[in-house]
Amino acid sequence: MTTVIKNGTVVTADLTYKADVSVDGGKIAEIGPDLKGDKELDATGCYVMPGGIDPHTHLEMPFMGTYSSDDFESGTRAGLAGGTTMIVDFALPNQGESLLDALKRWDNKSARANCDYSFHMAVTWWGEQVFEDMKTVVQERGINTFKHFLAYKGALMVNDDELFASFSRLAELGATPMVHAENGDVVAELSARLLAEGNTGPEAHAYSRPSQVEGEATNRAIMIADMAGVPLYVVHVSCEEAHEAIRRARMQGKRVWGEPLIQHLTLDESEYFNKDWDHAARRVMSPPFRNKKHQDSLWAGLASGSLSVVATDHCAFTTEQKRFGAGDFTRIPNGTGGLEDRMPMLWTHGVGTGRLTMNEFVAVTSTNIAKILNCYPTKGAILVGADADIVVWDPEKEKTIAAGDQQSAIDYNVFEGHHVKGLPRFTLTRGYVAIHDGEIRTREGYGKFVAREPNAPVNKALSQWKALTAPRPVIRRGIPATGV
Ligand code: DUC
Ligand code: ZN
Ligand code: ZN
Ligand code: ZN
Repeated sequence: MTTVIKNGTVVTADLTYKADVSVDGGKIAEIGPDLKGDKELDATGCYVMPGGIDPHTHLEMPFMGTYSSDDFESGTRAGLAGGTTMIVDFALPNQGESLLDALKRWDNKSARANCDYSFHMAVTWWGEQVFEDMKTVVQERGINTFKHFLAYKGALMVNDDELFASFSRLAELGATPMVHAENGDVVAELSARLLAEGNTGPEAHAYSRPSQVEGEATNRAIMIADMAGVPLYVVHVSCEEAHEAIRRARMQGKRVWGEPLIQHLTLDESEYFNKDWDHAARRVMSPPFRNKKHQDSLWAGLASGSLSVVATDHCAFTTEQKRFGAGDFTRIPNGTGGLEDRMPMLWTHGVGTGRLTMNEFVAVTSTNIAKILNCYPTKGAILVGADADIVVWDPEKEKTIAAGDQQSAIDYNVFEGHHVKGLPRFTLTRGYVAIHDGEIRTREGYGKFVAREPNAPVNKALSQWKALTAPRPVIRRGIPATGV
């Protein structure tokens, strides 16, 4: 069975040209003029692009005393509706838990995915077991990216000695560390002070995480990665200070990548001053939304190439879950949705305004991350032999974003009321047409795990499971028995 996408314009990270694209057995079979097939999809007036890859999601994640509300079924359905054909979720071990046991839980959850997916492994604690497990995770499970939290003190945060030990081990294995870069000690101190002064509302969340905490932690992680001899991927870059550190590192020849989120690019800190508590709390995420100066910096980074990838950090909580934090902003579950809206919002506010070219749009939504993750050109490409993860993009299709129309399982949308122009006409996941002219035809469980090879090891000498200094007692407070 051959499906041909007819009369469209192929747009990749580096080329724009008229061609038909035929798909067979889940792969791209042919690209050229006047192709014939058993079935045709009309792409007249549309751009035929690599499906989006969102490398930053938290589906059904245990967090802050609850679970994020989109699971692998609703989350990937939302992604496909918006043109995203692959996600990468973070497998999160509990304190003291083996990485492999955590992966088993993620294997179970992800069995319901509607599109292909991969995992990053989170390093939430450090010890000999983690050191040993890392090798199995990289060499047998096909996971080459490991996330470290420099925030969430008392729960997910790792200290600098642990960070250096982990980065050194990853250097040896040819894996890439990622960081959530906020100074968790400072955030904890500022949060306690704000609460003591009676600042309990969602706006205090933003005050507790100023851009300096992100700039400091980003710089620190870059320097530690440099000393360990590893590249570094910085997730959810939200401010100029963090961007500046990344820009400088890249100019010095360091392999450092920065990932802004669609939320930080398009929503600002004024959301936290909305008089409606629910409105503000629904937008509480870490890092928080920033002002226009920071937004302009992020857009400039995407255009100039100092920032590489646009993601969502999709971590959706219902209004009811957000209300856990009524009276104490530190208990508002951190996270916002975005999987369905990332591509249309970035197209509208990027390509639609001239801030990004179409090719840059493809690069930052798909191709760049496929290369960083080591799954290019199976993913992120319109090439013969690549997986047929394709979005047929209609630049004239418009809608106003509304929670009532979304695929996500939550009861609101942080982009509510935003008008977007540029939406998928068809979304193909490994050849299967999951979104057909607005109709949702997703298949639960269709998605497959994407294994990713490590890169060549870069540094062996510094690897060790112990921290360089004598082990200190690690204070872990307030951690539920399961989850974090
Ligand atoms: N930030 C969030 O807002 N939610 C999930 C985890 C994170 O780092
Ligand atoms: Zn994070
Ligand atoms: Zn995250
Ligand atoms: Zn808008």
